Amino acid sequence: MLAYIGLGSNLNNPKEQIKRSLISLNEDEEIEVSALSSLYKSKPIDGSQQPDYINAVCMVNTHLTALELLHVCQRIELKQHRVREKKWGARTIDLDIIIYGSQVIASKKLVVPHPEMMNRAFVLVPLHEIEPDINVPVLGPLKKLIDKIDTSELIKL
Ligand code: A4P
Ligand code: MG
Repeated sequence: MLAYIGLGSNLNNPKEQIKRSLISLNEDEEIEVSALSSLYKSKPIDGSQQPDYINAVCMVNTHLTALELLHVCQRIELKQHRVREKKWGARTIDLDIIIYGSQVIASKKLVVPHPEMMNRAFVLVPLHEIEPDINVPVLGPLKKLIDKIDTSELIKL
């Protein structure tokens, strides 16, 4: 199964956090990281006083179910323990399943495609970099989704 994972960090050396979680994903016997976008920098979406975020999207090849993949992501988040420092909301690492094959999931634990992806330049633009022609389940062609949002504040590193 092909899946796409969004990685985000704005604490404790974000680039290093993203690198570490990619290594951890790839170390899992059931997961192969098969593509990786550039890193992108942006302001926190809620406009709060937090450090800038670094985001990326990777493609993984996996035999795991979506829920199993979520659990691996959560284990990695725990390993890089998401300390919340002074300012609430900042995090060392956040791994979100953006797309899992053509599956549409809406359970308590997991919603796929990610319910906020269409509003987030830091998800759509890196995804476009690695999979420009993808048709997102339910949401449609990625190119059309990008046309609808403001990508001007996103800085490619
Ligand atoms: N969950 C449901 N669906 C999914 C999915 N597709 N992938 C559930 C991953 N998790 C999913 O997540 C809370 C619960 O969501 C999990 O228990 C899981 O069962 P969490 O990561 O523990 O909590 P959170 O980080 O507070 O929530 P979330 O939704 O990941 O946060 P957001 O909405 O992603 O916001 N600004 C910029 N520029 N870049 C960012 O990356 N990120 C956030 C985090 C805010 N602002 C940002 C960025
Ligand atoms: Mg999350």
